[in-house]
Amino acid sequence: MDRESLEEMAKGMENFTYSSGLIEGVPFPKALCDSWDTIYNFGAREDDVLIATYPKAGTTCTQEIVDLMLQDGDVAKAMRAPTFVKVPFIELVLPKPVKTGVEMANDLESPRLLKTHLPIELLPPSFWEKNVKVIYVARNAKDCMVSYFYFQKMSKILPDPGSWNDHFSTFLAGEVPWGSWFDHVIGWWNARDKHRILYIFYEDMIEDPKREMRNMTKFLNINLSEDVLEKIKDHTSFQAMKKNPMTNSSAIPSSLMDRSVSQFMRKGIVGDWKNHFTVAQNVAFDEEYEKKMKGIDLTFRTEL
Ligand code: PPS
Repeated sequence: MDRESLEEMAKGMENFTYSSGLIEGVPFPKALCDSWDTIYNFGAREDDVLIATYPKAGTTCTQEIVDLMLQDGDVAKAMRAPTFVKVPFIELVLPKPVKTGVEMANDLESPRLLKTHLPIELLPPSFWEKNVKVIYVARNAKDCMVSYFYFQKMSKILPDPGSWNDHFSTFLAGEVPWGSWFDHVIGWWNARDKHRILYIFYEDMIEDPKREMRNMTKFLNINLSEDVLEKIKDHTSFQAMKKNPMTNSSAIPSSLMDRSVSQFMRKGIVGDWKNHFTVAQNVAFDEEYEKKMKGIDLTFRTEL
């Protein structure tokens, strides 16, 4: 995906209006639904590594961390292309002439690092057939909800979330693109012992990035010295990624992502939900959370 094709596409988007479709009851952009057969039949390779997340859970920093691990911590190599180019988002479908995520992934040499937001039941089966290693990153729902609100507001290819109150209800009902946060985190959690899945938490990465990086290197069977891990930690800190043109989305035309509305690298903290949830919303959220997570041995931290 090069800047020229993004700009050409952006020009043709003046009259773009978002429309939604459903795959197995999960809402997605209509363009994705129209290409679903191709996406579902994606051909994974044995040495692929997949980063799977619910939207806004810390995908981009994990993409950058794992890419650097695969490059032995070589920052110059990590700067070879914007994150969304070097780590294709497999279900991405944008208007032409931008390549689809499947096309971008097919163009890459192995070993490939890939990204998905798909709920586990919709993951292309070739990932399981090839026994691909998956790093799943989960983030607490309250902060995901806030982050998604600002992202939908700045992104021209996602629906306008309306007011914060509108978004609160839509998110809680699982009616945002890519569906219910609850179904997503639970589905992947329940599968973690059946496949090669490392399930990690955004909050843990914020608390102690090197501890989580060590977990990742162990899972990926990569040996990196403490010095290299330190370098990766520095390069993937929120402040460093916010400044880095390869990671901060500045390569995407502002007509597609309006950075005057919100930054892609917005706050990068745990607990920003406290600045958005009313007391009543917090009570309503906690009640729903209790119901949906009942009997699931999965816990999230909403503050550190
Ligand atoms: S996406 O569009 O779904 O791929 O977005 P994703 O990358 O998953 O999530 C974006 C949120 O992650 C924050 N972010 C970071 N936090 C900590 N450290 C680093 N390096 C980092 N990079 C991105 C980003 O700011 C978004 O969270 P919010 O809460 O909106 O700030």
